[in-house]
Order: sequence, then C-alpha cells, then structure tokens
Amino acid sequence: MKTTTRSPRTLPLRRSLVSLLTAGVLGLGSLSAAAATEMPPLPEVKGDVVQGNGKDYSLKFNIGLTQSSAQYRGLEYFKKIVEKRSDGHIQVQMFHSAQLGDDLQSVSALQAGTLEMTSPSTSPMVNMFPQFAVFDLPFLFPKPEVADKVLDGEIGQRMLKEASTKGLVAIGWSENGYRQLTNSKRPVSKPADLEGLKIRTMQNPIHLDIWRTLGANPTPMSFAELFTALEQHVVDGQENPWITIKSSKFNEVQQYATETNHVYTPFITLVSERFWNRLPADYQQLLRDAAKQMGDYERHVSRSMNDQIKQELADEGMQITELTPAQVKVFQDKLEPVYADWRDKIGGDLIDSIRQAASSAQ
Ligand code: TK8
Repeated sequence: MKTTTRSPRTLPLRRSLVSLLTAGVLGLGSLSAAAATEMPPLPEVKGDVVQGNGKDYSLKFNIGLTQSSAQYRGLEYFKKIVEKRSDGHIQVQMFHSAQLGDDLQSVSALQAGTLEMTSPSTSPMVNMFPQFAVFDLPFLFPKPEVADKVLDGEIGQRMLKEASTKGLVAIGWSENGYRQLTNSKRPVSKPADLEGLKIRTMQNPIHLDIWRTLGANPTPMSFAELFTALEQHVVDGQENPWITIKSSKFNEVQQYATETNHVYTPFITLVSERFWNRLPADYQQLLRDAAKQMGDYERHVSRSMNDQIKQELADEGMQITELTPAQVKVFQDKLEPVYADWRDKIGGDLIDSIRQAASSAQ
C-alpha cells in the first residue's frame, strides 16, 4: 500500500528527538515502526465489462483527506472497478488532501464542470441542501448499522435524488464516521472542561450550536486550513473521527482526545452533471455500481480500523479520555436544547422517520 512521507513541517521538535533516540537505541529499522497502518485488502472486481459507446473518458476524483485515509482507500477501489469494467475507456485520476480544493470548492468545481467527482462531508453542504442538517444532530445514530439502515434505505436514497440538482448528480454514500474531540490544552471529560477552548468546527450552523451550547468557543473553518490552524494555535481543538485524526497527523499538534462520538458524518459521492450527461447510460450505471461498492468497502475499512487507530494514537502519546455512559449522558442532556431548536427547522417528520428506522435497526 501507499505510505505518505512525513513532512518536516508537521514534525515537532520533541517528536524528532524521540525518533532520533529510538533510532539510536534500536537501529534504523525502528523508524518504520510508526509507518502507515495496514488496511484491509482491495477486493477483487466483480461484474462484466460494460459496453459503452467506444469513446474514452477521463475523470478527476478529488477528496479532502490524505492518502492514509479510509476515504482514499475507497477511492482506489472505485478506480479499480471503473477502469476494469469499462475496459480502460474511463480513466480515473485520484487527488487527495484537497489538492484540487476543499469540500465546498470541489462541489463548485463540479457545478462548473472543471472537476468530475468528489466526496464531501454532508455538513458543509447544508446551505445548498438543508435536509442534510439532520445528520448534524448530536447523537442521532447510536451505532453504525443504524446509519447504514437510514442511508441505504428509503431516506438516504430519496436524499440522493433530491441532491441530484444544481449541476450535481449524487450517486452514493460512504462514511467519514463518528467524530471525536481533540485539543492541545487539557483533558476533557465534561462540558465544563470546554470553557474557553477555541474549537474549529465544520462550516455548519448546528456544529456551531453544539460547541457553543457545551460552553466552548467554536469557529468554523475549512478542513484544508485545519492542520496549520492547530499548529499555530489559532484554535485549540477540533473534532473528527480517529482515522482522520491519525491520517491528518493532528496528534502531532494535539495532546488530548476525548471519545465523544457526538456526531456521525456521512460522505456523499457526487458527480458533475455536465460530465454525467456526456456518458452513455450504461457508463452512468457503472459509476452508480462502483460508488455503491466503494461505499460498502470504505465503511468496512473505516470501521475495522477505528479501534486499532485509537490504540495507535494512544501508543504514540496522545492522552485519550474514554467516557462512561453516565458521562456521555451529561453531554447529551446539555445538548437537548440544540435538538429541540433544530427540530422545527429541519422538520420533525424527517427526524421521527430516522428515529423509527433507527429503532428497527437496534
Ligand atoms: C474532508 C472533510 C473532513 C470533515 C471536516 O474533506 O471538515 O472536519 O470531517 O473529513 O470532509
């Protein structure tokens, strides 16, 4: 698998000294001990070659996360499926770490027709698609299978249809996952510990409300600016899934983490409508199938690595606070007003139908 090279910019002095000492004692081989985590193997491609129309297509797919993310791994599988089943007539070029723009810039590029595919978090897209805000409600999905049930079921499929407008075609879901809090100041086990902490949030009003209500000082920012903002102490903390914390090396600039699991964020797979309309119908179906298979595999990667990566973060020196159910309840109770407030704005019916789907998936 691909490994990312550690850029000197992200290596704090203390860590470099530790590496040098370790190298001195154990020999150079030990330097590779902290190498990228082993990912589940890419599955074989199933299904026949799709006929197409004899024309060749080239598709740029840009994501926000790094090459060591589950998201990139999913993208590698997508490329493998599409290239094999189109017999090479569709070429997929992969871009990671927001090389062609962050989530919102990528969506604009799809609309303009200068980028063919991307897979943003739903949260920064709520201005375009207000119904996505439901995923930002705190503690909505008690476990990942409930998210699957909603996203792969009628509600999620309807949302893909509704988001297939404004120059976009929405063809699938994968996962960013359960979000965890990190910060550079102190351990956090209760809302009072957040007092005065500057927390970066996604560009999303519910996330701002969540952290304001908990007593922190939230500030919205693009993910692409986040590492530098943490490193330069423009903000004290942020929240993202374990795998993102590790693949983005946030642990090199964040000493403390709390396993809050406060929000489950989906990724939505989007295609530029301009590109879509140039494809014959069977290539459109191929992209849909590949997006579905990417989503299933990417979730498997994300979930199977979650606990392992949490452990690796701890091993690398991050101080991780795990909350008892009673401690989680303190956060949940404090966030009740956020729920109540957004219920009307989002639509109580949608929230109820998600809760219903959730209870039948328990
Ligand atoms: C990556 C983002 C990121 C998200 C965020 O493009 O902004 O914090 O969680 O993963 O979508």
